Amino acid sequence: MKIVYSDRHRLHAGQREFYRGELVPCFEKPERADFVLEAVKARNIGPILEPKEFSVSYIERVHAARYVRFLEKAWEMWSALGNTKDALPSVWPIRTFRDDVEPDYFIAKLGMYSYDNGTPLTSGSWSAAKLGADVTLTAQQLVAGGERAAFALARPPGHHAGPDFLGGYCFINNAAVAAQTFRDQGAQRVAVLDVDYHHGNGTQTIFYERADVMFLSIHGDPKTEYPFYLGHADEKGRGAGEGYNWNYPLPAGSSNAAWFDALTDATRRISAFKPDALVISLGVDTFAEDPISKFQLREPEYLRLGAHLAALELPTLFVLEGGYAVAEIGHNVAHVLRSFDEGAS
Ligand code: 6XA
Ligand code: ZN
Repeated sequence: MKIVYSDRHRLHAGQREFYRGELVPCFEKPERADFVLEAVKARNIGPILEPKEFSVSYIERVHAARYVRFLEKAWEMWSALGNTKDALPSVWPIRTFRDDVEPDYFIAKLGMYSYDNGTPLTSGSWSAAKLGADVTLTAQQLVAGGERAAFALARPPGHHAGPDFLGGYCFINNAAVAAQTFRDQGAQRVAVLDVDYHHGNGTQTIFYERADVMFLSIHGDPKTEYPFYLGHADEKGRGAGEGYNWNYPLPAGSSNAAWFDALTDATRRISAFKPDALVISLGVDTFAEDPISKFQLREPEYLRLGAHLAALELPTLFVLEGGYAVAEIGHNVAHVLRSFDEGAS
């Protein structure tokens, strides 16, 4: 399958994030994409294409315009205060606080548009995030144009970014932008399946009240796993969206058998939904050796995942999300894509 990639993802390179009480080097780093690129090249998965540039209006179909304006200007505002280090929020308007009055103080603004302090905003974050959306949209256009599948080798990831918030290393929700674009270009129904270790809270929130985009996520149980406050099995959608959101929280340490039971149920629901396109939020932090996650997938499971997805026989867009055991991340992604291609008709 065709792969879309740009080396300008490295414009976003956070220095440090909070982890267990201290600032540590960021897990989400440019080398991740380098390893994936190397592995898909080594296995000849497909030609590597440069992204086209898309209007920011595609992004604003799923993100609030005021959030996008904030992202565009954030570094300028931060550096105008004399700051040179990455910006991290430290205060948030939870519950009884007001979020309708945007503060002028930069860190308070950043708190309004975020939900964690583990997502450093750097001088290149907006450029890289916009480029990640361009990479994803370029791959989406290939699939909309008749390709059986395409892979958006995008960075930074996207599935935690919601309508007006960043978090979990994510700024723009690439999978959601792509799903919405499929809809805007004529697809009646789109399914987004998130197989990252972490619940795709941003994607769920974006489509929670809609019946035209089904969201399904298999992830570590939020009672103990990030993002903690969303991703439970009883979140099934609201209003018109009721019955179009399916979460499969699994306890940390779950067996591969349990993971594939969840996948089988999710893909059964996808088939019954009869979508015109499928978007896969492809995180490989489900890997047994991942430093921040606790599932047990390895090569045979990634091969099985690719074959299972191919059997759905749907136009499929893969979008890169998490995965941190950097040396192996590329192999894991390549195994999924290779076995998808072999199983695809
Ligand atoms: C907390 C851990 C964020 C997990 C991000 C991730 N800083 N999401 O992999 O899929
Ligand atoms: Zn993840």
